[in-house]
Amino acid sequence: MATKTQEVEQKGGQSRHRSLGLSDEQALRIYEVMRLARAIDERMWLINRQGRAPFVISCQGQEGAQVGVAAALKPGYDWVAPYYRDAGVVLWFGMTARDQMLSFFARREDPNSGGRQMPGHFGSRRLHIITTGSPVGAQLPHAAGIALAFKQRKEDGVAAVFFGEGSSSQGDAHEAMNFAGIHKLGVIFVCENNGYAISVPQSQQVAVQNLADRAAGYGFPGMVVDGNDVLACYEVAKQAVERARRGDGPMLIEAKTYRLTAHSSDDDDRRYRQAEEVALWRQKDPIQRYAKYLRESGSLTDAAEQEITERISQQVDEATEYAEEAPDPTPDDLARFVYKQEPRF
Ligand SMILES: Cc1ncc(C[n+]2csc(CCOP(=O)(O)OP(=O)(O)O)c2C)c(N)n1
Ligand SMILES: [Mg+2]
Repeated sequence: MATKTQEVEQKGGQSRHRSLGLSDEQALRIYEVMRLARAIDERMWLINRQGRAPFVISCQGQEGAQVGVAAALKPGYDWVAPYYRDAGVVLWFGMTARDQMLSFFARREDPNSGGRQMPGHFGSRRLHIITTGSPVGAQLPHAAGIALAFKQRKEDGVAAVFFGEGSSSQGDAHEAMNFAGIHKLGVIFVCENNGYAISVPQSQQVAVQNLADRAAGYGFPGMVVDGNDVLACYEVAKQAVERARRGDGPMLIEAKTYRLTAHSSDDDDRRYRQAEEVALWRQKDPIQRYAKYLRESGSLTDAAEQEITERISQQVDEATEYAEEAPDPTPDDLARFVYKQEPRF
């Protein structure tokens, strides 16, 4: 039996992205950002394994859900509340490979926190990326608050918040969805369901099969989408964004996906996942899958692919060299970002 995505792929045929309102150029841009996110992450693992940086937490496998949803938003106008895997989201919103590497090496120039936070704690007021905290799920009420501000200002901006299925069992998730449902706030709740919260499988986090079912309890729609199909993610996010801008309230999108790496560089996933399971999901890699579609639709030529590859490796090389050489924070930086007016010690 064909899955929903396969049916859509067949039905939409060669120009699925065009039928979603995406030009060839936009479709390729989505591809390039997905690849850039992956390439930065792969470089980080190499550096970490060489002992040059202490910690990696990866986006790998989830780039389709991240970039697909982000592409339906307006960077610089809408706001995002990402979680630590969301390199694809923040790159779409304007962060650069250099920014990511500065954060990875914990340098003073790191735009997220000046090298004070762990990697993956994204944040940029300029880029409308709300700063990420370490307790999982805390970003959901933040997003509801942003959407409330948009509503009070009578603006049609949208707040999109991203989180894992494990984080969805935090009280914060319930409070944010309940509040957003009651006040019909323009929030898009994006659950990147990768089946595990570190070593804990989904079955030990939620008693339902689809996280999206929870939305009914808060009075708004929930949609399940194939998170490894970037265009399907874009399509559902576009609907959610339109709905939110109209003032019709939130939507919960559950993007079913998988993380291709261990939880982090400090985790050994062989202790709780079968190699066969990982191998199966590798075959569903969202980047490979989208590349195949783009090639078949005639939007991605060999020459274009090569140009993208060169651009990406140049950016990743430059970012790595720059960040590795960049200065560390100093003791004088201790109170940066903590107080509006920095105290003198
Ligand atoms: C409140 C809280 N509890 C526990 C942790 C430790 N922790 C960090 S990431 C994580 C797993 C979260 O899983 P999920 O939300 O599914 O996201 P994933 O890592 O799978 O993408 C946990 C338990 C934390 N950071 N905050
Ligand atoms: Mg998870």
